Amino acid sequence: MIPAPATTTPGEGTYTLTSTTGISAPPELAGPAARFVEAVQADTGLTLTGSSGIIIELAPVDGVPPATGLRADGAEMDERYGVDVSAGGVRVWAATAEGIHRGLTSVRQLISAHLQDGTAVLPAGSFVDGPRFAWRGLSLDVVRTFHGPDEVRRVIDMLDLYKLNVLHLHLTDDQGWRVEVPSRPALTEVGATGAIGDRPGGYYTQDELADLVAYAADRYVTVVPEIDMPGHTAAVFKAYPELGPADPKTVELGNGDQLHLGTLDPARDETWTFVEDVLDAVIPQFPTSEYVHIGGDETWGMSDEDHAAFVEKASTLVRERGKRVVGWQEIARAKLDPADVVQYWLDLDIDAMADNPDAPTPPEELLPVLVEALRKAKHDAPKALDQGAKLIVSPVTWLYFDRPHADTSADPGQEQARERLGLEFYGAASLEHGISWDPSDIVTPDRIAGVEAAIWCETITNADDLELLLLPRLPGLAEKAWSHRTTTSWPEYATRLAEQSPAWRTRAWTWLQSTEVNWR
Ligand code: TNX
Repeated sequence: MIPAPATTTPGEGTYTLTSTTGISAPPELAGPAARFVEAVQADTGLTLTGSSGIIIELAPVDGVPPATGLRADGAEMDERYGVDVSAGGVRVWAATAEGIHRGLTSVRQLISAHLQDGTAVLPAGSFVDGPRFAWRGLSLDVVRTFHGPDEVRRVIDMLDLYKLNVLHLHLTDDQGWRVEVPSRPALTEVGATGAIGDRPGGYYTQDELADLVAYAADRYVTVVPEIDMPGHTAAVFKAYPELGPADPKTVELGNGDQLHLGTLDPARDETWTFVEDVLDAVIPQFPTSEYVHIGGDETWGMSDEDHAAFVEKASTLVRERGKRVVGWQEIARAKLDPADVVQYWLDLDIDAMADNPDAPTPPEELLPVLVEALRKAKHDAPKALDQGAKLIVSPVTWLYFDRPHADTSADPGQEQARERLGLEFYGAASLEHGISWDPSDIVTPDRIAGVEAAIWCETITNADDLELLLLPRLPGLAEKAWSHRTTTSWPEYATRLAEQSPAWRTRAWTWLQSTEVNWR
C-alpha cells in the first residue's frame, strides 16, 4: 500500500472477495460506501453486487497520533481509521465518515494488489492508520496548458487513491485566465483565449467549477483557488490594458516562451477595484476552501516596497471576506498575519550551484535576474517563521513534478516524450530520488502546514503528458505527506509501487513505465 500505514499486524488465513461480496453500511456512511463500490469497479472491473463481507462503522481509533498542520477546509476533522481483514470478512472503522473513506481507500489498494481472475484473496491482518500532515496537496497549472473538467476529475481520482486531500488550482497566469468573473467579462472573453504557443485556451464556467468542487468534496478533496497577483498578470493586461504598465515588456526565453515584466500597481485605485471584483466572484465558487491563494511570486521589475504593499492590501481584502491567506514564499517579505500560510518552493541555492559542476546552468540572459531572485529567496522561509506563519513544503528539488524523469521507460514512445517533458533547467530526477527526503529536513514538523507538490505545464501539451509526469511521482508525495515513516527504502517502496500498475492500467492512466520498477 502507498502511503504505508502507521501500524500493521499480520493475521492468520485469507478472505476471498468476489463479485457477490458487498458492503454493509449505516445510513450516515452511505456516501463513502457508494463511492467505494464505484471506485473498486473503476480500479479493477469488479462489480460488488452483494450486501455483506465488508462492514463499515463509526468507532474511535486508538494507536496513531492525530495529524499535524492545517486543513485547507478549515475544519476539525479526523482521518484516522482501522482496517481488519479476517477469514470472516473485512471491517473498517473510524470516528468520522472521512476516516471511513480513507480506510476504504486502503481496502481498494488491497483489492487491486491481490486481484486474480475476478477474485481478490486478501491476506488476514489489521492496520491502524492516520495522516502525518493535515494538508496533502497538488498544485496544478491549468494556464500554460488548459486541462478541461474531465482531465481535472481524473487528477482528483489520482489524489483520492493516494489519500491526498488538496487540489490547488493555479487559475491565472501570464498566458491565460481560467475562471469567470461576471463583472469583468473580458477576463474570460479575451484573457482565456490562449495558452502557451498555439495551444488552445479555455476556462471553467461557474457550473463546471461547482461540479468539480462537489466531485472533489465527495472524495474529501478541497479545491483551493489561486489568483496569481501582482505578477504573472499579462492575461489581465490583455483583457484590461488600463490596469497594466504603459509599455509592457517581455524577455524571450529562447524556447518560444516569454517572461512578462509588469505587475498590478498597488498605488492605483483601479487595481483595488479589480482585485475586489475578482475576490468577490471567485471566493463563492470555492465554498469548501478556507483559503485563497494570492500567488505573490516572481514579480519581475517591481520594487520590494510595492510588492509588500500589494501583498498586505490583497491579504487584508481576503481576510475581510472571511478567508485565510496562502501565498508563494515571496509573500513573507511583506507583513504577515500568523494565520497566513507560506508556500516554500525555491530551495535552489545559487551559491552552491555556482560551485557544483552537475548543477543546472540557467539561460545566460536570465542569469542576473535569477541570481538576485534566488539570493533573496533564501530569507523567505525564516521571515515567514519569524512572523509566526506556517509553511507548505513544496521544494523544487523534491516536489516539482515538472522536472524531467531520469528513469528510462520500457516504452519507446514514452522515451521520446521523456525527452521533451519537464523543464531542463531543473535537471532530471529519478523516482528513487523523489522519495529520498523527509519534510522535517526542510523545517521542524510543528511549523509545517502541509506538503504539496506542484506541476507547471510549460512543457506539457496534453493530458497524456500531464499524467506521464504525475505518475508514478504522486504516490511518492503521498508517502511523504501521509506516512509517519521518516525514511523510505527504495527497494521496499519499489515493490509497493509495482502493485499500483494494475489499477492504473484498468483506469487507462498514463504512467512512466520506469525500468527501475517490476511493474505488474
Ligand atoms: C516558477 S513556482 C513559477 C512558475 C513556473 C515554474 C516552473 C512559482 C511560484 N512560479 O510560474 O511555471 O517556476 O517550474
